[in-house]
Amino acid sequence: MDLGAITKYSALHAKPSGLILQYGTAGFRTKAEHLDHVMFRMGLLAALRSKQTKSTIGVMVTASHNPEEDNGVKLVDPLGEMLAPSWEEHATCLANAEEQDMQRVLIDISEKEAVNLQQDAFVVVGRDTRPSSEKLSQSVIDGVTVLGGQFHDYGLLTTPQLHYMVYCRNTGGRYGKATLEGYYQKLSKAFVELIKQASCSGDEYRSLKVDCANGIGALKLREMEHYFSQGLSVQLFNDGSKGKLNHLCGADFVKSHQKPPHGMEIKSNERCCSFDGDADRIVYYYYDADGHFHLIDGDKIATLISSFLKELLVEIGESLNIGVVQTAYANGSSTQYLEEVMKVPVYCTKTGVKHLHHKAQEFDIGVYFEANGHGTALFSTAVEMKIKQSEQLEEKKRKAAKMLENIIDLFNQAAGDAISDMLVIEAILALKGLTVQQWDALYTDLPNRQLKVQVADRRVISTTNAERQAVTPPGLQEAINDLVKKYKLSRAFVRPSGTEDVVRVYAEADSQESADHLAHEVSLAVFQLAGGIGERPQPAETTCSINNAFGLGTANKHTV
Ligand code: NG1
Ligand code: ZN
Repeated sequence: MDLGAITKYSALHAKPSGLILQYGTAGFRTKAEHLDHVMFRMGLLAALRSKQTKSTIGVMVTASHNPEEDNGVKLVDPLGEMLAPSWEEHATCLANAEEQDMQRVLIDISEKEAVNLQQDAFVVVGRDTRPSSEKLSQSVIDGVTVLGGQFHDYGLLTTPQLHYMVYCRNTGGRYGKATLEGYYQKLSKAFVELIKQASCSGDEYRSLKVDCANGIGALKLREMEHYFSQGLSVQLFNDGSKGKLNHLCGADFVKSHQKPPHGMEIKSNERCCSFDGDADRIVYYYYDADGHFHLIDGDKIATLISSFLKELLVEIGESLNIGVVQTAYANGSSTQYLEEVMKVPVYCTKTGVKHLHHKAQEFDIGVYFEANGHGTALFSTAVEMKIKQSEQLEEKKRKAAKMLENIIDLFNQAAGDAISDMLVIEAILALKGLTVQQWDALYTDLPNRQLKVQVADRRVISTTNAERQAVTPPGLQEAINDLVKKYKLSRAFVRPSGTEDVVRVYAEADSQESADHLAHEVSLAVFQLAGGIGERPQPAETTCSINNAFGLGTANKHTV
């Protein structure tokens, strides 16, 4: 380690003194102008992690669904997974070290993790379309280089594409080719093969409207669409040619406002979907003939996918197990439907896909989705073995095994991926001959509301039981319990956000009015007991414009 060079270059990426950042749910995220030093240091850390694991490590520059002015960075571990927890701690230490302590922190990490500094390092870098991303990714590269590491800069990529590249490079090409062409071909081939097996094609001609959040998803879907056009035609909206990233559009906007994005014309019964700013989330929606807006979120996506996969497993007559992993934000109706109607075991983990991913690995087929539309399905080697043996099976079973094989290829197994999920969903709808309305009718969502509360220090709230209960501050959980008792089919919980300086409140109940009231009352309890700052939370009806300014939804009964 050339400490002199590190010090010299670090001074060119100086840390604003006093700035403290946390490696949160999805890496570091804040205003782009505060991130230069973090990027340089994450370049250093990625090189160390690469030396330690003797593998390629990924660094993605994006702030996903957050506003265009923000940016962020996250590291991708060798199998395309999120960074290991002990390294998240190193990341936080390194990002927050004052200039004069940098060398010591780097040496500490190398010693604790027994990094052989003579080992080669290789880091791949990707970035989203934010104006700040190019310069920031250059700072990452500076960090990698100063530690003697090699790099490949993929330039503009969706987050899941970067995960895919890392996975391909570390599995000797067995998973796929580590190029965009390789990604497009692998997914499209699987999709086209699958869709060919649809006897009834559902809609006679398959077309889908896609809101790309004015982000990277638009560029990449446009590059990809001709690869799969024989199976699906996509019409792109919010493609970045005029609007602002994530502004009044994208999966996060649609999910949290329970409204369609701006900039998209929707006729009744047209199937539409939205990606988020880095294309790792997807939600579907449509207007019915009466002009009511229907949101199909991650929970209903998980339901569609797991029920199809379960049918395939039954078909090949195998005792392989399947499980669904959700978070506390999953709609109560989805959990009930999965457990009671579909008879699929459901597990709840903390928020953040790394937790869901980890749990899903315990099953032969693990389907995981956050309600916001971030998720995928994972398949064990036992499933792959079964498919290999299917040659000897009878015709019908062989067909199911073939479908399963294509589905495995179609899912980006390295990460939740809006493009890959979209193709899986479109294929399943075609194979099952389902319309978007029939899919939506699987179960009815319980009315729900999500709110944010500003507090002086959100860390005063700690939780247990997969974030469904508050342990501190004292009295808060008791207050929530009392409020929940006042409503039917009700549930509520609070947790500190890992990506924003707010406390999140979630409530659901038998009517929208009740869910709104409950969410508001719980917000007041948080405000009072957890050190609220600024204006007291107002009831939903009177705070429509204020809520919207904060990016919160109020309307559920939107009509065209
Ligand atoms: P936080 O801010 O910790 O709630 C949000 C999402 C997560 C996850 C991360 C990363 C909700 C309620 N929370 O985390 O699910 O997607 O961002 O992007 O949707
Ligand atoms: Zn995202």
